[in-house]
Amino acid sequence: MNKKLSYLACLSALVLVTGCKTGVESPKGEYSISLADDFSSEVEPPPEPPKASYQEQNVDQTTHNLTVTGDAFTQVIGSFDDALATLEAGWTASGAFDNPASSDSWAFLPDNQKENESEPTAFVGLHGVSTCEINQNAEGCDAPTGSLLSPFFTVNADRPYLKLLLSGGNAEGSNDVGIRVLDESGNEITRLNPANCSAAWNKSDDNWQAINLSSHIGQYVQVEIFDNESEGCGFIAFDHLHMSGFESLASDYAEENPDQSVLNLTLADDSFTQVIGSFDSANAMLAAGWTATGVFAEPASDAAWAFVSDNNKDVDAAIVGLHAASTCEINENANGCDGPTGSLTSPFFIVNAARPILNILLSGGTGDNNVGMKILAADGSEIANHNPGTCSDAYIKADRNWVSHDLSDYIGQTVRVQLFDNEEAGCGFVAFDHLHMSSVTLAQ
Ligand SMILES: [Ca+2]
Ligand SMILES: [Ca+2]
Ligand SMILES: [Ca+2]
Ligand SMILES: [Ca+2]
Repeated sequence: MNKKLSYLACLSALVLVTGCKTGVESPKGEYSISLADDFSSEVEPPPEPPKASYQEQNVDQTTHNLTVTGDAFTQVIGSFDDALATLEAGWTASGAFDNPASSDSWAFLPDNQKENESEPTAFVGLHGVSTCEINQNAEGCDAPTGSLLSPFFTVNADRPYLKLLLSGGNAEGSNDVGIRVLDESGNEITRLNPANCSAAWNKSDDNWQAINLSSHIGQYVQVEIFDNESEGCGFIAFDHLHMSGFESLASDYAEENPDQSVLNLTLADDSFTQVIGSFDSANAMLAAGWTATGVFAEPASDAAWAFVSDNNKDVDAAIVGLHAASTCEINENANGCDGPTGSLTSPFFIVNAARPILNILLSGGTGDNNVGMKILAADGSEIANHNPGTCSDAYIKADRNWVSHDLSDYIGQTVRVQLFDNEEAGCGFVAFDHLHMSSVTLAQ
């Protein structure tokens, strides 16, 4: 007997066997079915608890009256394009969401009005959801109640923001409808109540919401979307639940007012127009959106990443602004030259047609892939990886340390840069300064 028929057998046994429904509908997928002997041979064995991070596959990427970020289809948790497939893939439903009659039972009817100029609907893929219109509005707008619970998924450091389109609920923002994020033990991490009753469906980019889960990176979480209100404003509309590196749609980072002093280097006229990393103040860069791991994290001072040779710069060091960085001298050389490891990742920035060349001062390493710089696309894929292989330059010394990468193929797109040191042995250091976009190639 196949799975669906087994399930139907279980449902038909509901009147005879108590415990069947609560077992099947256990929100964590932990089946505890207790059946009479006649049925026991017809039930599938219980599924394993989640071991892998859930994400939806082959999501329809069409957008309607919306824009999305570059990684909007990298880790989709809920497209809600097919109610039957969503439940089959591991989401669990209660109330109005349960037992959908068709793949579009959750969809809001204005899907069919997406060209309507007075009431445009905004959704991704085939459908969005609204409990105001669920099951073809069979119960009216407010009456339907119920919930949808996702499978567990991992919060990835590259995509710490849970994003979705969300509207509905009453104007006071009560907890009648909304979304909750739960940890692996079922504890609520956070919740969001949309509180905009006037929007019975999503209408524009204004309905994008972001929940910051950066304090749960590497952990399993799940989300529950709920409508517990059967009266006024008791509806919720949502679509395209996904994880993203972008908190908002507009993301074009540049450092403000970088120090323009220059020592032993040649720069271009536009070398201070779009500075992504001055590395002049560790604390200011982390506050502005750079993320750090290992020795770069929790800097003791603004100069914690700088090489000690700052104090020796009359000799042969080259610096833009106040400091350059080197893992050989980081944290005042507390762990020696090679021992420190860690990474620094920039915020997203847009490749501008006027400045398609990425320039950075970069030295260190043996040329293997243990230290260097990666340029990453919005979806997390790697555009380039530079490994300088200048072991003798433990700090930036001259124009020979310029590295340039032409991003003309990515104009208008968002990218970010990661500097990394994964090497604790010989030549295991990387030095860098003044990451910026320019019209000019500075590499020699
Ligand atoms: Ca959708
Ligand atoms: Ca309702
Ligand atoms: Ca600098
Ligand atoms: Ca190292």
